[in-house]
Amino acid sequence: MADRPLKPLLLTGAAGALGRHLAAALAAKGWTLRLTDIAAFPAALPPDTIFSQADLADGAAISRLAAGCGAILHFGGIARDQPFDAVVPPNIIGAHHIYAAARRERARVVLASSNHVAGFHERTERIDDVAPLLPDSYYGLSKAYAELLARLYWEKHRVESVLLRIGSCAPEPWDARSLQIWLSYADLTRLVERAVLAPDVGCAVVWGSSRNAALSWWGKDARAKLGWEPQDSSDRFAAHLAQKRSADPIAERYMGGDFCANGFSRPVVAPDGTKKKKPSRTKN
Ligand code: NAI
Ligand code: 15L
Repeated sequence: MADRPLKPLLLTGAAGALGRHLAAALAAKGWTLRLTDIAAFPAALPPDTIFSQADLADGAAISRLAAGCGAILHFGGIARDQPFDAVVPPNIIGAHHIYAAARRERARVVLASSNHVAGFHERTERIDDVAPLLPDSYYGLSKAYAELLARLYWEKHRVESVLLRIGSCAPEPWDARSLQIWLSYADLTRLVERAVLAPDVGCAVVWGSSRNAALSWWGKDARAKLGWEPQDSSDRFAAHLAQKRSADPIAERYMGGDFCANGFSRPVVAPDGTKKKKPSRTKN
């Protein structure tokens, strides 16, 4: 089946790390982009792009920005483990505004979801795209909410979504965990393009990682439907990162790493069967 016809794309979170990369890379590939963020764009704008400063919690502004767009690349919001009150306006209310706008515009949403929707799966498991959501933080919970919002809008209104469960997307991995789930910027760009172009995606989940030999956690997803396969690999970093592990046993036990350990307060069972209370490091 042919790829979808093109209309402008709205990119939220355009001033952030991934947003800045996508703005430059997609503009260079000839996409027509509208960029938005609550922060000012911190560099020269890529050629032929328009930037508007707006808060995701401002529904009228998001509605205006989305008018006439064929897809919304939703990368804006809180991107770290933060307290509930900080997460709700951008990530929960903001996601609601994105989906309301997508429905009005009959636009597809490409959602920057996160591996942290499933962070409390143990590292000994292999999980696929229908494994239970096990968020590891209010941040992961907000992404799980956005994924379920996507499902609601698909079932009820036929708004299409591609839910990108991104691993660690950065210029390079930095430790043993990110070595496993690293997504290169170039693989992210190709994934986003396929997520926009592929026909009839419905509401699809893709694990966002490159072809890393170290990765053993993630299985089946919708990449074949999208026509995407990662091309890069973290393998060249393995020699100096494979042993760079956290000293925290909770972080090492679960896929979400530090996000799981942060504020963890339930007793853990030691190998000798005794229960130990794990001190909470923060109050998130
Ligand atoms: P980032 O923090 O650099 O970018 C997020 C952007 O959202 C920032 O520019 C910020 O100003 C903007 N933003 C925050 N609150 C806003 C609001 N109320 N209204 C409008 N804009 C607001 O994060 P990064 O790394 O670029 O991540 C982008 C997206 O990808 C996020 O949604 C994040 O959750 C997701 N993601 C990123 C991963 C990574 O490894 N970088 C991994 C998994 C998911
Ligand atoms: C995420 O969801 C975060 O946005 C990013 O900052 C990284 O921490 C990433 O996950 C990760 O798990 O490495």
